[in-house]
Amino acid sequence: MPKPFSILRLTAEGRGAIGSLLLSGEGAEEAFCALFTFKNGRPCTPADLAARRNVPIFGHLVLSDKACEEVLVHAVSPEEIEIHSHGGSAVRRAILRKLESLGGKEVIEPAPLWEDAAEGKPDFSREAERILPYTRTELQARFVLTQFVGAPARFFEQVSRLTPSERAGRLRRAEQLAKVARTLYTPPRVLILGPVNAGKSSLLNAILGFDRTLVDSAAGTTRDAVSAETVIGGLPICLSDTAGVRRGAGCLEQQGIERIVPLLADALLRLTVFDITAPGENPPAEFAAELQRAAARPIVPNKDQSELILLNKCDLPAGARNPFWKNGLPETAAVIETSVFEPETIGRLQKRIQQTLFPVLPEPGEFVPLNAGQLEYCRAVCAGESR
Ligand SMILES: Nc1nc2c(ncn2[C@@H]2O[C@H](COP(=O)(O)OP(=O)(O)O)[C@@H](O)[C@H]2O)c(=O)[nH]1
Ligand SMILES: [Mg+2]
Repeated sequence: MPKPFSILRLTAEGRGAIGSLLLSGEGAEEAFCALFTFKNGRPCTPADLAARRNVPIFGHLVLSDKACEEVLVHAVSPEEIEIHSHGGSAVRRAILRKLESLGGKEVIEPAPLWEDAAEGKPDFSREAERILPYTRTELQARFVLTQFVGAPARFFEQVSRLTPSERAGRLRRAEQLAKVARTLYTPPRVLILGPVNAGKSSLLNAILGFDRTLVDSAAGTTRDAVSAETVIGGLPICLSDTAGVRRGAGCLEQQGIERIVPLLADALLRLTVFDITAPGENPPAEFAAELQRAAARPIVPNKDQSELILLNKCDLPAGARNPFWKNGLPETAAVIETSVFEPETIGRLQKRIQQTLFPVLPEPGEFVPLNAGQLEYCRAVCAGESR
């Protein structure tokens, strides 16, 4: 039975000349030694790696009887090995499949670093050092940097002097802040959907056009969803517009809809956009039915997903509004009126997105648990277990 280890892509899939993977965890070294041969064809042992810590090692990964791939390797520790190969997608897939057959599992977050693994005590500064180059906004860089200057020690020292109920409060805040830290590994997806012509694409552009500090847009074919990264409240998010969905003769276009289903499963926030003047007896129910009918499989939204209903084109004359919106929605629905021609409404929308995704933001100097291991440690300490 191979020992488990995680595989993290350090470089994005695509056109890069080099593709880097990080293997981490208990089984990383054993799996790597089973695959790797030195330039002269000699197999590799853990002792070989120990003798070459942090010096580049050149050789081959033997993927099958017929295929091998040239790689440059850094064996950082027995539980952390970086592999740099050619960057093409076929090569990456072949290496990933081979590593998976040896017990590897692809992850989006690296395995936590421990100061004392037996006690489950995280190594806060080494973690911060590792993640710092991946921060993309000033806020992310600031809360990662606090780990170098004693924020974890201060937090745990303060917690030790609190009453149990105060500790529970601190833990709740740490749990909220851990959501902020998740943006280091994957920006939360905000999905824009709704009937055609409601103004979805215009809203995407309007949101990107404000508060833009980092935008990376990638459009696929015209039928694809268009995704763009931007920053809200100092944190990266991924906005996806379901551009290709069109209503044909009474039913939404199949191809576009099929692309929405996996995005719905993944998104943390759904912005459902309606034209406030469009006719209809009950536009949300009509849209939901249309979506469900056209989707080839059941639509299962992410269980942590929130929804915000956008009544767009609120700049149009009041008399043109569909009367349904006056009291047709359930009282609990989160609703906001928007117009791409009224910047203050877009500012309000951004604020709502921020409050929904990140109800709590770190104060300057405040400790933020950077990964699941650190949050687990907070839970144990706040529960009063001696550490
Ligand atoms: N008056 C008004 N028109 C808008 C607004 N947002 C979008 N539109 C117009 O509505 C039409 C459809 O917009 P588009 O963004 O392509 O809609 P989509 O099909 O939902 O992506 C375009 O003519 C836009 O200019 C708005 O806030 N107010
Ligand atoms: Mg559109």
